[in-house]
Amino acid sequence: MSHIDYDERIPNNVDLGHDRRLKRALEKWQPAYLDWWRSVGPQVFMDREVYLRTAISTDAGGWANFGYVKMPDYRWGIFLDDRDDARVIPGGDYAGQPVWQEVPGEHRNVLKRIIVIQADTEPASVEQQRYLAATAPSLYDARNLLQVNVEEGRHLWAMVYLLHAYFGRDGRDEADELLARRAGDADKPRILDAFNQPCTDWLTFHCFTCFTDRDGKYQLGALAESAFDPLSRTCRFMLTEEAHHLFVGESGLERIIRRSAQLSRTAPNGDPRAVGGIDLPTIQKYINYWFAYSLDLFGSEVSTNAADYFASGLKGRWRESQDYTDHGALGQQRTVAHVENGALVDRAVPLRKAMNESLRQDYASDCQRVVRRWNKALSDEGLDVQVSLPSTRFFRRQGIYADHHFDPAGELIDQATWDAAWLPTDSDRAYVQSLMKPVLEIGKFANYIAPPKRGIHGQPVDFEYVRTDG
Ligand code: BYC
Ligand code: FE
Ligand code: FE
Repeated sequence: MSHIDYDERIPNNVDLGHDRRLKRALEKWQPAYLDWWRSVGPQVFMDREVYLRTAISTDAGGWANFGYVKMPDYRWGIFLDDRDDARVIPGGDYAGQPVWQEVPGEHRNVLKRIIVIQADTEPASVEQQRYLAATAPSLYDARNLLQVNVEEGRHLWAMVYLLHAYFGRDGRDEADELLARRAGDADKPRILDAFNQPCTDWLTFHCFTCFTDRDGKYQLGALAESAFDPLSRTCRFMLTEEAHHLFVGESGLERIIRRSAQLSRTAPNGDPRAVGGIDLPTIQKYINYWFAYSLDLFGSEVSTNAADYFASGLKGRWRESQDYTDHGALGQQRTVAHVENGALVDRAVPLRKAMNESLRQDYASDCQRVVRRWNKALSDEGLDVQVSLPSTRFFRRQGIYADHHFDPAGELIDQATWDAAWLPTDSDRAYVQSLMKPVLEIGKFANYIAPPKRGIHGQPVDFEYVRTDG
């Protein structure tokens, strides 16, 4: 089952050859996907050979094959984790019952909505990043960007397969719409806010892959605990790909931070900007911005949608099957700070209604772990300054804090106290953008980012990750 059939036009491990209607429908969608990829996918190195990994099986540890591929020839396909016939519904009202192989009628629309929202983020991120390779700080970084892009394209395939296979005509229509919306478009934007924000510099790219792809990790984790087994299985395989995206963001920011520290020691006045680097206060503002936008992706702190998703088994908690024993989550509460009469007041909320907040806090702890590693890099470089995460109330545009102002420490403040310089200013953005000059000689890196400690898949750092001879 885990073997992937590459003889098919659409590589897959779901026995697509035995379902002719489904196969035909997906083969009709395929050229539309490729048109989309050419028109709003990576607009740089479109026909260059890139050192990419491709899935060859879904077995743990041995799934990836590395080699030079031209991006339009990348074999996007449909790969699900193996089916476990003993699997039971992890959480909610039906916990312990057998998982669903088909979609129950009463959950059809909600499940479709969740899959469409998940799907929409994947092409959106590719659109946001489509010009970045033109300013890559190295061939190594360009390769990582393009690896992330082809895999986000595959994640779209993963969700489109579910829409086509389980949601009939409606699902096919949704699959078409996924190629029609555009990140940042005024008339047909992508669904979630973070996916309409520009991503035109590499500090933003690394914040995005660190913080926004990490929302992907947690949402996919919650969907891996779904009662709908095909969704769970597809999310489990997506999570193995996601790990590389998070590595790109976490290590990319660490390299920018490390370089900032090194330059602050050699620069006149200790300001990295004087020697073409990025100063820590600017990096901190980008962290503030992308952490807050990514927190919004978890939905409201108090959500009946979230309670319903959990109750009906459509989503579970992070590691629901492994880390919990009481899978009903009934009769329990979670404390959530609310703004009442100009002050923050703790209120108990039924746990099921606070599921978005639970997942957000698991996510925030994971981000804290990452920040500790960056601060370790700063102290290794001999600096005693640190970067930090703002409060989860800071600069929110979704949820119960969206109508109020908070400082980075999470204190409720009035509008007059709000300081726009907690976020990147126009002049910060212009400065960062001014550094975005491509460095495409083998083994060379832009001045604002340290080289990585090692290369990809055992290759040296000065490997030709993108073939430079066309
Ligand atoms: N922007 O009860 P509420 C990834 C809407 S990332 C705009 O607060 P709920 C990736 C919400 O849709 C993972 N709108 O929230 C990363 C609802 O609208 P309707 C993506 C927002 O429903 C990088 C209304 O506000 N996967 O994979 O409990 C690169 C009130 O909703 C936002 C998923 O998100 C926002 N930020 O939870 C590539 C998983 N937040 O229905 C890929 C599927 C909320 O009233 N999605 N709204 O019109 C879900 O599970 C849920 O829809 C959400 C929201 C967690 C997003
Ligand atoms: Fe993805
Ligand atoms: Fe990702």
